[in-house]
Order: sequence, then C-alpha cells, then structure tokens
Amino acid sequence: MPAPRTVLLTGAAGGVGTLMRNLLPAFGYELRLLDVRPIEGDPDAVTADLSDRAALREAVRGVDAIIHLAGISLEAPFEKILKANIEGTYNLYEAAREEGVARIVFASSNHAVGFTPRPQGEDPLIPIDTPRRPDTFYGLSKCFGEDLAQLYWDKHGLETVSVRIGSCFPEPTSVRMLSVWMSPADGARLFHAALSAENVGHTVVYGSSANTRLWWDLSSARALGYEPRDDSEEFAQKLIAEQGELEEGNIAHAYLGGAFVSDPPVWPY
Ligand code: NAI
Ligand code: 15L
Repeated sequence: MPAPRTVLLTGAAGGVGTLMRNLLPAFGYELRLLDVRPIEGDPDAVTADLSDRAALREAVRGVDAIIHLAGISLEAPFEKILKANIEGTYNLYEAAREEGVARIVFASSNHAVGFTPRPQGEDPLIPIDTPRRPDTFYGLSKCFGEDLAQLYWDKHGLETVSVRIGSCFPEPTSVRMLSVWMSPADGARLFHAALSAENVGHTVVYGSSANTRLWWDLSSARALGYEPRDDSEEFAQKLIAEQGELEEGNIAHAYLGGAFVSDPPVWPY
C-alpha cells in the first residue's frame, strides 16, 4: 500500500480525537474529520452519525485510510452499544469496502481483554494473543470490531491495525493507569506506525507508552515501527501518595480492565 496521506478521523470531537487532530498533521497527514457532534473551527468537518450509511460513504470517498475512534467509549446499555459500536463499526467497514479504502486503524480497547488477571510480581507480560475476556458490553463491542477487521481482511483484503488502547489522556489519573497509560505523543507515534507500516493484514497491538509498570507486551506494536518514548513513572510518586498501591484483594485492582469488571463500573478506573 502506498503511504497514506489523506486520513478520515472518526470521533474527532472526542478526547482522543481532539488530541490526534492536533498531533497527526505533523506526520504529514491531511485529516478529514467526522463526528456526530459539530467540530468548532473546522467548517469542512463532517457532522454525521455512524448509522447514516450514505453520509459515511461520502465521508470515506477518496481517503487513503481511516482512524476509527467514533463510538461509545465507556460501558452503556447493550442497545446503545449495539447501535453505535457494533452496527456503527459495521457501517463504516462497509463504506470503506465499497469505496476501496485500503486500511483502517481501529480503536479497540484493553477492555476486550479486561477480565485477564493483571500480572503480579515476576509474572510475564500479557501477550497479544491472550484469550479475549471482555469486561463489559463495551469491551464485547471491541471484540466484535477486532473480529470484523479480521473478516474484512480475510474476505476483502481491507487491512486493519486494531489498537487495544490502554488509557490515552494527557496524564495518568489513577495508579492503574501507571501501567496502561498511552501518552498523547506516543499515541500519535503509534497511529502513525499503524498507518504507514507495510503489509499489516490484520494486526492487533496494545496501545501504551513504555511504562515502567507495563502489564502487556508491546512487541506487535514495535514490529510496526512504533517506538514509544514516554513512561508514566514520573507521575507515580504523586498518584501513589494520593491513592495508595494496588491492593490484591480489591477486585478493581485484580484485572487488566480495572473497575470496568465491577457491576456497575465505578471510577477510578
Ligand atoms: P470520547 O467519548 O471522548 O469520543 C468518542 C467520540 O465519538 C465523541 O466525540 C462522540 O461524539 C463520537 N460518537 C459517539 N457515537 C457516535 C456515532 N454514533 N456517530 C458518530 N460519532 C459518534 O472517547 P475517547 O476517549 O476519545 O475514545 C476514542 C476511541 O478510543 C473510542 O472508540 C474508545 O472506545 C477508544 N478508546 C479510548 C481510550 C482512552 O483512553 N481514551 C482507551 C481505549 C479505547
Ligand atoms: C477505555 O476503553 C475508555 O474508552 C477510556 O475512557 C478509559 O476508561 C480506558 O479504557 C481505561 O481503561 O482507562
């Protein structure tokens, strides 16, 4: 695939979308923005819902690749997840297939494997092929997205990098996030690697910085050319002083997905 230049960024009004629309142009991308919410300051941004197939088809026409962030980003009633994350992602893949888009970078989540026990002590890092264990309907929708990506690669030759993002915020805000944080700058580096690596087929990677307290194996991301530069450790002392270390007996500290495993999920994650 020739290096992509024009990229559709769905979910561009959201937290990660706002960070990425500021950071990705420095890598040489021309971004087309889409969200169900209007985006101030960009008169060309597409305001459309993922249920609007005609609008999606028009939005993807002529782009080289898509970064798909749009959808519900936390746990929600199944009916809402079904519409936005499951049917919405299907609608986007169909539009991409119909318009011949070569590659999608899909914002999957650590919550696709959220019920995986977190490594303790000398335990090995969690491999990328660990069995999926969603912790929520939200995580289940990310499992669907990853499977949809595999199907569209196998059947239609549409490539995807599924990025199981940890926590992408300007700073980690919990002790758990010291392990799963992806700095915005590393996020942009990873999305760039996912857009520009050759012959990715369907590749699944964890999305985080090179954190001292990392829980998972970043080698499939590094194989794309991703070289993380940040480490959450600079925030450790302050967060541990405020919140204490992760306790073994606390269910919200026992699994990769943090408090998403409890019913209902409770902050802090
Ligand atoms: P967010 O909730 O801030 O942004 C999501 C955006 O999608 C919003 O602007 C919203 O208006 C838009 N959207 C929702 N439903 C839509 C629909 N039906 N049609 C069109 N647009 C719609 O979420 P955030 O944090 O920016 O996350 C972006 C993506 O990355 C999400 O898919 C999320 O699941 C995933 N992710 C984020 C993580 C993080 O740490 N922020 C961690 C793991 C995954
Ligand atoms: C996610 O998948 C969410 O979209 C995000 O808001 C965070 O909660 C993140 O996971 C996390 O696990 O911290």
